[in-house]
Order: sequence, then C-alpha cells, then structure tokens
Amino acid sequence: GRVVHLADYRPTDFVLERVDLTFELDPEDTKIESRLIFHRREGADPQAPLVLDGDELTLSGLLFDQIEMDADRYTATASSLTIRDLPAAEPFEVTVTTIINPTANTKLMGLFRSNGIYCTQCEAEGFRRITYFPDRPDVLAVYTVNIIADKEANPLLLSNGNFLGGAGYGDGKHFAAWFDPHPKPSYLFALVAGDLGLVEDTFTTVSGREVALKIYVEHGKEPRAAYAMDALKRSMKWDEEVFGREYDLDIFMVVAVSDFNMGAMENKGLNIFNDKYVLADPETATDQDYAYIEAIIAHEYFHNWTGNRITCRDWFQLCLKEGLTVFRDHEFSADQRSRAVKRIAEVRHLRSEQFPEDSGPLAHPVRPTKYREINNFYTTTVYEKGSEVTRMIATLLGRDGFKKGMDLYFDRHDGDAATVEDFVKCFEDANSVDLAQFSLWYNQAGTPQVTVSSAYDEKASTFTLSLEQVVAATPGQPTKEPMVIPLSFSLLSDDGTVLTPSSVEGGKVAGDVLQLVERSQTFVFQGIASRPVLSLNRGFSAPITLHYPQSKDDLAHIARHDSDLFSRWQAVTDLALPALTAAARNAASGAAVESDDALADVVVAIAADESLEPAFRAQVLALSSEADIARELGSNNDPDAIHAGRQTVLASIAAHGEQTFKTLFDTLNAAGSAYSPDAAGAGRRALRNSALLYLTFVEKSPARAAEAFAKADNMTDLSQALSILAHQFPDAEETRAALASFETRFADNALVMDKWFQIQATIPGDMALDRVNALLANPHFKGENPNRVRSLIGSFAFANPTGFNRKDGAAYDLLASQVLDIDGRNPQLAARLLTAMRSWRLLEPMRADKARNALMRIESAETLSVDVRDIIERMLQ
Ligand code: HT7
Ligand code: ZN
Repeated sequence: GRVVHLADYRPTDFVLERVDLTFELDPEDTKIESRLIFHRREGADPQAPLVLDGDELTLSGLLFDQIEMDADRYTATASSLTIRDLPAAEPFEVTVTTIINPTANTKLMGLFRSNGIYCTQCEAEGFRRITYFPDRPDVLAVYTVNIIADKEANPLLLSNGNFLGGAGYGDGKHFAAWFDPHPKPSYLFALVAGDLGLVEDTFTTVSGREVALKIYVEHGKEPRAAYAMDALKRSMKWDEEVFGREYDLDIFMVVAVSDFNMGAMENKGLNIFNDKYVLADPETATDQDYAYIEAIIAHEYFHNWTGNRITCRDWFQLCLKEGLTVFRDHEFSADQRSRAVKRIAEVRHLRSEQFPEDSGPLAHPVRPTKYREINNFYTTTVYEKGSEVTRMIATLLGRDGFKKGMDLYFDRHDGDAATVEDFVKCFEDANSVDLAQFSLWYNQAGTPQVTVSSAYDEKASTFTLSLEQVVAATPGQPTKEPMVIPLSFSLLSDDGTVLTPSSVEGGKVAGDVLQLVERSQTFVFQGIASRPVLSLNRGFSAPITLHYPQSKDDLAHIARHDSDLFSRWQAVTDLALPALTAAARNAASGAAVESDDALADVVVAIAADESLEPAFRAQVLALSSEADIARELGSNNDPDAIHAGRQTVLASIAAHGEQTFKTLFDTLNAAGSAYSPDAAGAGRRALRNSALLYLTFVEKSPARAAEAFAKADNMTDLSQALSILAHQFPDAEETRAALASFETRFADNALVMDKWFQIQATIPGDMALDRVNALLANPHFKGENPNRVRSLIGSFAFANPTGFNRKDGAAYDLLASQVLDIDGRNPQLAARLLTAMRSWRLLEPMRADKARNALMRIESAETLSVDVRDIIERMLQ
C-alpha cells in the first residue's frame, strides 16, 4: 500500500453524471453491469485517461457508447481499469461488467453474505470491490439500481432512494428498481436482498410529509426492533427541533445483519446495522445495549445531513462528518437522558480510549495528513476527539453563535463534498471571528497538558491563576504550537456560592469561560472578597489533562458544592486517584495498604445521597478503572499490583459503607415493577448492582450474587450478577452453575452468547489465558463472526489488564496468532484487534520485551494485509 497525502489532492479529470447499475444476484456468481456517463472536466488535460478503481476484480465486459471497446484502448488489472482516447468535451458512456463471489467475501467489504442475506458495505473503499469506479467521496452522482434475483430466496430487494417498481419473471426470478434522486458518493451506495421480517411505522416531518419507516430483521425477531424504531422517530424529531434538519426521501430503511465490521452504516435511505445495535428486549439486552441502540440509530440518521447531504471531499476530512455527527448524537443522548451522567460517560470513554491513542505510537491529528490504509483511521481520535473539537466551537461561540455557523454550513454546502476549512469558515463568517489558531485542534495531535497554580491575595482581593500548556511530540510532529483552550471555571466561596470577579486581566474571558491561548498565561481576578476554591475545566470544556494540585479539602468542597455535576464527579475522582495509585504502589512493594477513611466517607455519602440521581451515584461508585490508574502511574507499571491495590480500596469503601450498600440493594430491588429501559430505571439498576458488588467485598461470599442471578428478571441484572460471580469468585461452584445455566438458556441467541464470552474473557488473573483458549475451542465460538471475535479476543486484549498482561507474555502470543489468523479473512478486524497493544511501551521492561517479541512475530509474517502492516509498523517504529 502506498501512502496517500492530503497535499496531493486533485479533482478528477472526468465528471460522472449518472450511474445505472444492474445486479444479477447469485451466491457465487453475481453479475454487475454498470453504465456510467462521464464528461471531461472543463480545463482538464484533454489527453488524460479515465482511471477507475478496482479491488480484487476481474473485468468481464467493457462497452464504449454501447459498443464493445477496442482492446488497445484500455488496460484492466485487479485494482484498476484505465481507458484512453476519450472525447475532449462531449459526454460518453462506459458500460463495465464484472462478476464477483459474495459468498467468498470474508472481508465484509463490498457485496457479501451474512446469514444468507446479501448486503453491502462500501465505506470507505468497498464499492471498488463490486465494480470498477471512480471510488472517491468527491465524485457525486445520481444512481438507478436494478436488482434481479431468485424470488423465493430473496423476496426482498432493496437499494437507496425511492422504489421505482418491480416485476416477476417466468424463471422464478424477479426484479426491483430503485432511484435515488440525491447525488451521492459511491461509499453511500447500498444493496440488500434476502428474506427478512419487517417492522413498519411512519413519521410526519415538520413540513407535513409522511415518511415510511421500515426496519428489517431476521424473521421472528421483529418484536426486538421496537426500541430501535422508537429511537429513530425521536432522532428524526430532535434533528428537526434542534438542528432544523428535515428528512428528504419518502422512505427510510434500516436493515440488521449479524456479520458486520463496525456498528452501522449510514447509506442513503438504507442504513445497514450490526444487529447488536438494533435488537433489544428486556430479557436479552442490557441498559447499556439500549443506550447504544439509541445513540447509534441517532448517529446514522443524523449522517443524512452531516455526511450525506454534505459529504467529505476526501478521506482526510473524515472528522467533518464523523466528529460532527458524534457531537450531534452526544447532544441527542444528553437531551434524552441525564446530561451530566452522559457527559461523565463520554469523558470516561475519551480518557480510556482516545487519550492512550493520542499519547502512543498511533497518535494522529483529528484531520490526518497522510495514510496508508484509510480503514485504520476510523479512530477514536477522528470520532470522539473530533466531537470534542466541535463541542469547543460551541463553547467558544455560545449556543446562538454555534447555531448561526451550523445554519450557514447547511446553507452554503448542501450538495457539496466539503473540507474542514469550509466548515470552520462558516463559524468564522457567521460570527465575525478568527478561528485560525483554534484550527490547530484539527492539525496537531496529542493531548494538551495544562499545569495550573493559583494564589489568593486577601489584602488586594485578587485571585491569580497561572496556566501553562504543553503538547508532547507525536509521530511526525516533534514540536507544537500553543492551542486555544476554552476552560469553563467557577470560583466557589466558603459556603459554596459563586464569586463573581469585578474584572479579569491577563486574557480573554467570556462569561464563565476563559481562553488559554499562550504557552503560559496569568489571569488576575479582581474583587474576590474571600479565598475561592477554583473549579476548572467544568463539564470537561476542553479535552486536556489538567495538572492542578488542589487540597483534599478543596476537592471535597467542589464535590459538595459545584452546580456542575460533572465537576463534582471529577472532584471525587481526583480525590480517589491518589488513594488508588498509592494502593497500587503498596501492592507492588508488598507494603500494607492503609485505608483512606476520608475518601470512603465522601464516596459513601454520595452513594447515600437521595438528592442525587442514582445513575450519578453509580458513576461515583464505579471508581477509576485499572486502565485509568495505569495511565495516572505512567510507564513501567505492574497490572497485577494495580488490580490488587484497587481491590483493597473497594474493600475498604465496602467495609465503611456496608449499611448504606445493604439499604441501597434492598430498597432498589426492582423485582415486581415492570422493566423499562429509560434512563431513570437504568440508573436505579446501576446503583443497585454497584451496591451488590460492594456487598460481596464485605461478605466475601458468592451467595448474594448467586441469589441475584437466580432472581433477575432482566438482562441488566442477570449479566451484572454473572459478572460479579465470575470476576470475584471465578472458582466458586455458584459461578460454574450460573455460567452453565446462562449458556443453556441463551445458546440460541448470538448477541447474548457474546456476553457470556465477554464476561469470561475478562475474569482477572493468570488463568484467563487458559480460559480464553478453552473458549476458542467452544462450539459456540465462531471465528468468522466479528461480534463473537470481539467479545472473546477483543475483550481479553482490551479489557482484561491482568489476564492479558501475564508476566510470561503468553497472552501477547495468543493475540499475535489470532491477528495473523484473522488477517487471512478479515484484515479490518485483525488490524483493530492489534491496536489493543498500542501502549505496549508503557509496560514494565520484562513485559514490554515479551510484547515486542509478539509484535515482531506479526511483522515478520510472510503475508500481511495492508491494514495490519500499517498498524504493526507504526506500533514498532
Ligand atoms: N460511517 C461508518 C463508518 C465505517 C464503517 C461501518 C461499517 C463497516 C465498515 C465501515 N467502515 C467505515 C459508520 C459511522 O461512523 O457511522
Ligand atoms: Zn458516523
């Protein structure tokens, strides 16, 4: 794979006017005839040939203006079709015929089969696996699609846009024609054919048009699509109300398939989903599953405007649609649920996934400038950090300023393939501001480290705040410029009221947001009558790491008084982290771990505080994860010590709050009341299950969790009880029995069996490897199903720090073998699993050495996909 550079972007020499596709579907021999009408772009080189992309294709026919093309006018390889001697100005027609084998397509890119269903995945470069085509996002065209297939096996024939008509043929075949009036890039093309069940509804848009909503799932699973349908209608309404965006076709379809490389795909009018993000009922889906379904249904729907109507000029601009659309789905979920709890979950996710990426060998800017394999850039940096950058624009410009910019963007660029510069310019023009320095957020990789010190001068009534920002070097970017960092702040008085300065010197402050724009900058707040406690980066206004040594008292004060619930959670986290890191250090050195009563007091008090929503209290009780603690400790850390230390802190909080946890567990016992997946119910279940976990630390017995498992009437409680049993009492008879009963009960439900694999893959300790090896040989394990692979191998590598980081390095070898094996059939999946080892250099030297050996074994393999080669080389650089 060659390297593609942003700086090399050029428009195409030919403009594509129309696309007419005819698919004759067959499991192994699908024939695609593609009629393309082009004309040479004005000003383009009159000699330039037309070069179409292909991937593993063979050409089986080529016509020029309906007549067979002379062999000396074209060259076809598996990866390109070059046609010469084309007209200088007049439009011409090229008809390309290819024959492909959907059944053999294990990469799940292009046209493939999942459980007997024909389906497509064309983003980013999958369309070229179907036919030779100018497969790049700045080529927009109107498509007509004809599908011909065996009628009995494929009663359903779907593609983008509106249904034109269909008919039966005498030979048992039938056909359907679809027309999508909206010009689109090839990555948004979709086709589905097969036999599926249907759930139908309608949505009336703000201007009174009725849209048919259809969700297709496997027969018998229709009742499990009800929540997705509800989420879809709420998404459509929300986008009208909040962003002023109305849907633009007469029909919107969602198809759920079981083999899918990612979560879902926003194909115009025909979204295709991993069924994990469509199917739910209380018996089989957890509260977390419901929340994901709501978020992903919304995300793909929102792409209709941010991605489809306005698409990306090239793949470097991926954050233009992904970062923005994640921001939109975050805001949607915040409006549907608890905003503060949603924000806490977002920040937890950003810190645990994006921060490590940003500080490791795979670090790249939100808008990269080069890539070898674009599939490897669907990253948490492009998605989640991209969303945070959008959020900062909203914070800097305020609600109205942000809306003005978005409205201008929709107006100015509807129908375009746009760039990040186009997007930023809309906010500049709509608000008469200069965002040049702010744009560094798109171009500079790395998480800014902001170090803060403060002083209060009682005589002068001034509060002085000194800030310094540093962005560490990242691959290809040795030095960095200072960024614009919007920091929401609050000055809290002794009694918790907010102190408002009479004036502020030293930099720009708008309302409760100050802007750090220099490398170091000092702000002086005047008219502060008493020593304030500063709450900084409230709501996580900037995606940075803050280093501000605050006293325990000050943190406890913020935890009690800040009006921003996120900041209260952050203060508790800042109180707990030193205790957790100290416990890890003590565990490593064999010293006794002292219990921190002050911390336990705060945590238990919050757990018991009925004025706070249960979901928030559960977030506080969850404490920092082992990965969070590892990050805080930096390099050279020992996962076993981190785990052991954290367990002792949990145990001491449990002992301290035993009565509180008993009360919570008993009073929140929801048995009897009907399950509802709403945020309030989910919060109560989360708090109750946290209480259950703490109680097992006190009781040191699996009995209570086993009873909870036996009595659970929904998957949230059932899977939580099973996790507690498996993770705290892996060898107990109760655990063995619960795992066996779960397996028997849900053997026929793939999505639930994924949980069974995941829970076992994340049991801490050295025995995890043997367990994972045994599970790989389990008849339920299906190596060709990405969800199953992620639930076993992905969970083990990403979410079992002690088990995966065994001292002898044997788990690294297992991952290496699995990556090599999976790479042979599904490179995208293999490359993603491999990123689990991206932070290998932070391990203590013995483990790091073993990790390097495993990685080098992958690197030296004879055949590697471009996907895996790209990741492995960057990781070892
Ligand atoms: N835009 C989509 C990203 C995507 C994808 C989805 C499924 C399989 C392969 C894929 N490659 C890229 C999903 C989204 O962000 O909405
Ligand atoms: Zn997306």
